[in-house]
Amino acid sequence: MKSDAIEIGDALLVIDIQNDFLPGGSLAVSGSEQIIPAINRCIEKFNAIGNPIFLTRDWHPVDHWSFAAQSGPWPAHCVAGTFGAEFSANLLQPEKAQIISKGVRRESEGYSDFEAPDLQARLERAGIRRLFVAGLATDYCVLYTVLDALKLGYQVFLLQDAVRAVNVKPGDGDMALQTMRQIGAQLISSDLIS
Ligand code: VGL
Ligand code: ZN
Repeated sequence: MKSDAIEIGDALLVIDIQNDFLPGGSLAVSGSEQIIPAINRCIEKFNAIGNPIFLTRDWHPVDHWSFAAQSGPWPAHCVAGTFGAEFSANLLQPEKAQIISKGVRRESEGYSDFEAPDLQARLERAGIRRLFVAGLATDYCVLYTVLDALKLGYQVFLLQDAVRAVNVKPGDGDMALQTMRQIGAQLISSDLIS
């Protein structure tokens, strides 16, 4: 059994491919647009086999704690219902893909997808044991989501060519990759998935 062949019990988790994290957005992540083709190829593969696809989104109230106006670390971004919070028009969105919103309450941190109350329940209902993770940003939402997933006992494959980092400090993204690997995630290239 090859670890990178999609099996029953595998799900694809695509994190925060939203306009505000793309070029021109309020919290643009460098190179973020470059990962969309690889992510779309993964979406097509999972969709063709009928395995679950989760598209997560940062979905903040206008006065979210993390925004600079509230003395938070970030410029305002991904305000629910705005263009910046929409998924990229270039991202494939199969009909069966499930959308997960996080960071929806003012005080919620919103970095980990598992803060969304329904993600774990949906994964359990679908019998998911392995998560293939791609998206933005390596050093925030991807990192916190992967740490939670491993804590919860999921096997995690991090699609290394399909993530990009904010890099507030140079090297943050590389450090996050190292942390995820040390804690048990397997870093693989998305083109190995079949
Ligand atoms: C994220 C910063 C603020 C992310 C979300 O998706 O990684 N980063 N909000
Ligand atoms: Zn956010």
